[in-house]
Amino acid sequence: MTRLMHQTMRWFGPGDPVSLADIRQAGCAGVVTALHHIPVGEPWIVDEINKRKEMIEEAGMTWTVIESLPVSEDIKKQSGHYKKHIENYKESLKNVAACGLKVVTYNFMPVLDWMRTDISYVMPDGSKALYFERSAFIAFDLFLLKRPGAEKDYTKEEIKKAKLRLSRMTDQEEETLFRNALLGLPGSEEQFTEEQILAALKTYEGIDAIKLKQHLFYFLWQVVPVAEEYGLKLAIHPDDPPYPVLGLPRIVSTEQDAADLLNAAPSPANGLCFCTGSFGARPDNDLVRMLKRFGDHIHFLHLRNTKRDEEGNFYEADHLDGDTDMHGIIKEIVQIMQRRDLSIPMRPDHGHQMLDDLKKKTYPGYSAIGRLRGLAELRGVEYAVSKSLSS
Ligand code: DNO
Repeated sequence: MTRLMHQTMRWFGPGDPVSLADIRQAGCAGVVTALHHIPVGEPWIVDEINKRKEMIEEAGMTWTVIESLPVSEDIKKQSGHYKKHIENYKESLKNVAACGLKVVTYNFMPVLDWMRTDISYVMPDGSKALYFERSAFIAFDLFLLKRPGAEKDYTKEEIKKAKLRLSRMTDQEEETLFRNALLGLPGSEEQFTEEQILAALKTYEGIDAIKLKQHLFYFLWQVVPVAEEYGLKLAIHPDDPPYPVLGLPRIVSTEQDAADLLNAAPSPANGLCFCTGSFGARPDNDLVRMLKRFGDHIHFLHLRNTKRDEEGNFYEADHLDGDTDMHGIIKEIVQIMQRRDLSIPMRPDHGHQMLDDLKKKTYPGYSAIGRLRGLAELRGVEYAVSKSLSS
């Protein structure tokens, strides 16, 4: 039997301006969501999980992947209530499995999740994309946030460029940059203040990449056996962007990082959310090679493309455009699925704000039409690839 990817879209819950009906009409069989209202660290209870599940099933789809069951800052730092939070995490795993869910996404990025400097970067055709501009980011770090010690993370040349970049910004642009840089809290409109972020960064003093990896492995030793026992698949999301930011270590950025975390707790339950946009923002990540190497541990796919330049900037390109060879990636995925004899859940990650999207306020990267365009194109490539491989 030919296996095709299980097509899904992310839904941020009842408050999401993109409805379940919109997602179904995009051709999705599944939905990816989370109980964003439950505070990080608290357990997810069966009633709440079932309520959300029923909502999705009434709309004619399945709740295919949890994104995310968040890992608390205490767990990442092994401070405060981390032992309790790990017990709660296990409890949540048991409960989601009891409700019939199968795949759980999470990440181990300290303090912030994804990070961009511009969430309305205008493309030549008038659609809007997410953009990471290195000079603007450095200007934010050094001159707006004024992070103590930040200068030692950059070269003289970079600091000079950032100064120049700042001198050309209006007050309004500075404010927007500040807001964008601290937006990385998916499913929440909440935003860090300057004091909060500086205080949060300070709590990571003394935690370098080696230590953070130890904390991740400890977490895996605790939760992977539970996930395995209940037939769940854990899928860690890579760092976005895939390198240290604001002096914080990032430890799921490269092929070696992925190998390390899979080797630390060998189990079919320990796996990856293979995000081509995050891993793809680094030129030294060979995504097709990584797929070949980690194929058996890929439990969820985020398909997205980025266009990089030599300065370290990147924008989110159309799904079939950019530096990532999406055709090569899908070809590899189709072969993995035939070999494993299963369908891997996939979502088109992000999309441009385009057409009617431009008149609406949606979560950055998550407008309906831009994602629909991405999904339709990816679906077409997969269809063609799987036909030609089976003929
Ligand atoms: C961004 C997303 C991430 C992802 C988390 C998973 O658009 O892909 O925010 O959901 O990192 O824990």
